[in-house]
Amino acid sequence: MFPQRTSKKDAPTVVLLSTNTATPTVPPVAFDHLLPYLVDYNVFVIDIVTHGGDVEHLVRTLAGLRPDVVLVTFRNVDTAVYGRPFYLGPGVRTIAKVRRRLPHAVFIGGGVAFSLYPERVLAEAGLDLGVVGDGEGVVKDLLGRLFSSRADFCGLPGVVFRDHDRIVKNPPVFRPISDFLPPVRLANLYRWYLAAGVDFGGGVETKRGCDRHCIYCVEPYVRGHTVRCKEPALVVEEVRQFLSIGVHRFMFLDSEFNNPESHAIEVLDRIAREGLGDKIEWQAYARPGPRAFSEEFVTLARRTGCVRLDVDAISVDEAQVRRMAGGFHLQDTIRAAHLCRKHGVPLYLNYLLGGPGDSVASCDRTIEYLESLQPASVTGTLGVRVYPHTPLERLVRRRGLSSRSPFLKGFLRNNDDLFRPVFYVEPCLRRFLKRSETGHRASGQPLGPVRSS
Ligand code: B12
Ligand code: SF4
Repeated sequence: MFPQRTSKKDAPTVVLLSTNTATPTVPPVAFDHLLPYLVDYNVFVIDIVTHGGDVEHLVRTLAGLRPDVVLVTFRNVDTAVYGRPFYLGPGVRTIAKVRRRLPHAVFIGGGVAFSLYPERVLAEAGLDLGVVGDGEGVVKDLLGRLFSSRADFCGLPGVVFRDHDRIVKNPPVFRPISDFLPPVRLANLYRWYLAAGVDFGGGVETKRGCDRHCIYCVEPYVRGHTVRCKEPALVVEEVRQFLSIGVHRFMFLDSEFNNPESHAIEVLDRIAREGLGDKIEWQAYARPGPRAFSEEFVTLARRTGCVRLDVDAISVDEAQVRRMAGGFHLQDTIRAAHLCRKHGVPLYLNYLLGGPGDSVASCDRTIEYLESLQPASVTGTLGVRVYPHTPLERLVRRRGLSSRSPFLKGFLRNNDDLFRPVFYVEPCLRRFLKRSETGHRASGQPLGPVRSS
């Protein structure tokens, strides 16, 4: 079934493929993390955004490269906002089309969206294999086995494969991230994004995973329930790496940069001590909390070039925060807003309305009160996307996942795995749901496939 080569000279060709067209446009950073494990292969990266072609053009380009393996990243399911686009369905159909035209290549899927629906995506996109969770710990072994006589995937963490007529899913293992090889940045890909006007296209992870239990959130499931911090020295190396290719604006890609706050402080302190603070601009997701948003954190953020902190305030109703997320109080949001104003750090407060127990009065109060805190921006959504493997999914299933449910909106027929978007919204708030617009899309001269070395 699988191609086999022996000598390095005759190395197999691996193509990393991203068909992600979601907005705002961002580079496929997943590939930076997989590339260091692919040094034994001829590697090309095709990103549909920079490739500038339609599916036919993509198929022709791919066919020209004669890949042995195509590694496909599935990043987004949808936007998690009611009425906005569903990406995964069309993404899977595109790959299915490409796959049919390249019957001899082995197609392997991965990414957050794949991790949430591995069986479905594997089957509908016609993939041979997939990986749930981190790619670093497994991609080398997986390809190694593929190109050896031992095409046996048992025991490879997170690997999803077919065994006769069933699909087997090995449980993922979340290894310490300081053990992973440093990411490889493809300079010409990043420069393309810079030229196309994509700000904050660079991305540096300082940690992975989340130990919180917000009822709507998939991140503990896809990244692991414990926070795995990266050595600050390694983070600084990655910052330098971006600077060396001309990228000085980036995002810390952590689920919550200040969880734990002590690690964020260590990272920022190191950036400051190494004199990089005035060379970079960064943004991050952060959480409010009694021990998560100190003056030391905010001042260091300011000194090291922070231009945006995104904080989920959820609601100003304490009981609603407890039902949705827990772990912080209104007082913590107020303190975060005060400190950010005091030190000139732009704070973007987000609310999430319509979840279990919410009310019209509480929603009104939330928007009004958060605006009164005068952050840089207040935005949010009404309706909570129900994703698999979340506490909200369990609640919805207990109450009944049915088109007759007064709490649910969206695709409720033939959608038992919640693949297509389903939203929880308290019945008293349903009438406020509406369709909304999407964001900025990058465009520029086509770049074509990028060779990794
Ligand atoms: C930072 C971030 C952003 C930043 C990105 C900044 C940047 N410069 O990249 C911003 C704010 C711009 C953003 C925007 C959006 N985001 Co966002 N984002 C994140 C966040 C926090 C980190 C993503 C990341 O880059 N991680 C690091 C990389 C290395 O991880 P990775 O891509 O998953 O790849 C790893 C593995 O998945 C695996 N892997 C990936 N592909 C493959 C392929 C193969 C073959 C293999 C073997 C392995 C593999 O290996 C990699 C290394 O381990 C995640 C949440 C999270 N903690 O993951 C949400 C998340 C990915 N975003 C999400 C969403 C929805 C969006 C938006 C659609 C929101 C919107 N606008 O409506 C947009 C889409 C943007 C786009 N063009 O894709 C969702 C996606 C799932 C979903 N719900 O659909 C997430 C999971 C958040 C959530 N809780 O739901 N986002
Ligand atoms: S919303 Fe943030 S704090 Fe809550 S579980 Fe998700 S990543 Fe963790």
